[in-house]
Amino acid sequence: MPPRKIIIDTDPGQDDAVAILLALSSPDEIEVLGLTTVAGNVPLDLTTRNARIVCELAGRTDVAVYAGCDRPLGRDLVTAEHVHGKTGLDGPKLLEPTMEIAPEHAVEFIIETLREQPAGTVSLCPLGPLTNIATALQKAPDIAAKVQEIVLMGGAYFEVGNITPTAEFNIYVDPEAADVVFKSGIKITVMPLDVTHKALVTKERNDAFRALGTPVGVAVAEMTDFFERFDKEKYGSTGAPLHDPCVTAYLLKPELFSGRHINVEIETTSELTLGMTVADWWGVTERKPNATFIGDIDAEGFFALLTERLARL
Ligand SMILES: [Ca+2]
Repeated sequence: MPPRKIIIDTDPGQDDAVAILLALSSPDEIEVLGLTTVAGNVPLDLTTRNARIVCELAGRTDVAVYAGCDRPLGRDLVTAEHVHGKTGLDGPKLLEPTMEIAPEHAVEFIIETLREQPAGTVSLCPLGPLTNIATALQKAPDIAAKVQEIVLMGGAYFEVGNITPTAEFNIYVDPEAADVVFKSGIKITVMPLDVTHKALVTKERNDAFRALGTPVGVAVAEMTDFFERFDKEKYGSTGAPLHDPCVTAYLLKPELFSGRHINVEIETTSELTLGMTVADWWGVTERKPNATFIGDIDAEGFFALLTERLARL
């Protein structure tokens, strides 16, 4: 089988970095057509910087990085330096990137790529707020029919929220964009906090990254070390949740994950619950299923895959 073509839409973010590295480590299965950056964890100039750092760390300066939207569709940007540090990639010592930013806007790249490629052959993998994807769908509604699948990190049901009591960060930052995506009719697979909070970097798992002894292994260990401080304090968990890598791991080994095909709607107006993913997990409405909402992961299998693949970089 030829590798699956994807565009990674991202706001790195330490966990975005690991998700990108996992994709780049697996060229037999995944062809990364480009990275598109969006404002989220940190502002756009930093997410665009960080995406290039990750490509250089992986030795993949051939992967183009396109800068996208610098703010949500209709709101002020909310960022998460309290989790990711000032740069978004705090932890390891990383060199400033030297590779160029691609001249095209990320939204144009997404539209053109989907129009160029045969229908149903390109998947979108959003790891941040959904602003670029929604903007592309609004500007070029014809592309919806061409997307193979959207596999995204965002939302929560059982875990409810992390940026507010009821909302996960990526959806909360741009709920209107999320609403456009969830109403698009495109096949969607969601990695909510319900599953990512089960993908925890324990000390043993972190040691396994470090023991790779490569620049990538050491950088991933240092990034997850940094990330861990926040979650340990907040949740008392045994390690940092690797949210975004669940997306790329799903492309490689979907059998590690399980969930339900259900209806998911986005709250866009309530003051109290803005950005909530209203997931009909128990099927209590007649609303039509529009997404596969993942709930469980084989965490041992996930970390075995991740460590084995990172060793290839
Ligand atoms: Ca992210």
